[in-house]
Amino acid sequence: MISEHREYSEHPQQSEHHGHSDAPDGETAPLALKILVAGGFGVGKTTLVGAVSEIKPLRTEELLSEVGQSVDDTGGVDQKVTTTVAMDFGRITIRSGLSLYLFGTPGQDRFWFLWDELAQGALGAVVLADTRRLDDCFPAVDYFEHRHIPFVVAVNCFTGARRYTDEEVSRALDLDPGTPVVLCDARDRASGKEVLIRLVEYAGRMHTARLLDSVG
Ligand SMILES: Nc1nc2c(ncn2[C@@H]2O[C@H](COP(=O)(O)OP(=O)(O)OP(=O)(O)O)[C@@H](O)[C@H]2O)c(=O)[nH]1
Ligand SMILES: [Mg+2]
Repeated sequence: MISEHREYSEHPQQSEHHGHSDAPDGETAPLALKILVAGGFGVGKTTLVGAVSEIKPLRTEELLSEVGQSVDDTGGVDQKVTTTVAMDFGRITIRSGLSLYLFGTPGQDRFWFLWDELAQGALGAVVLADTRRLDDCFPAVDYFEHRHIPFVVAVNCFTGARRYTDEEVSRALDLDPGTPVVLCDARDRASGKEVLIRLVEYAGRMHTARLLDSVG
């Protein structure tokens, strides 16, 4: 028994080529983390998941109907013709052995009932923000703060929108000190990946700090 353990721990790098996660002790199993991509209506959640995903993203888009105009606030996103009605799903490999499963939330208030289901087991979240409609991301910020789910705010820099510094955004949203604010372009893969790396690093630090708190 002991010799088996020793054999695995002497070759930890082998595990990176295995496709399963039930590795014996001492072997580093591939890690798949669940991340939410949230934020207000039309802020670019579906765009971000689609831009970074290495698999064909699952989308649940429906046409914005005339009937829905009374409840769907399309101010500031006039070009928008569809909206997410359940979720987006995509996957990205950050580095060998570390993948992220991305769940994009629906942006409209009438789909709030889906959030608890989507948030279960999430390591962290990206709250996308549009500086022309910053208020729209308050509910998402509140949601993750109350549940102690680590999140970063990613400002999707739409063409023509006034640029703000990350400190200005942080103050306007009254974020807890240390909550990262990143400027991004949701249409750009490298930019989206950068946001996700910031989130994984931040969530890792938060989870470690909590673990140390709970034992110390
Ligand atoms: N110019 C510009 N347009 C963008 C950007 N990101 C998204 N868009 C456009 O803005 C619209 C909204 O994008 P979506 O990705 O559908 O937004 P969403 O947050 O998923 O919307 P809901 O699911 O309806 O809440 C789309 O028409 C995109 O093409 C951006 O960074 N710059
Ligand atoms: Mg969407």
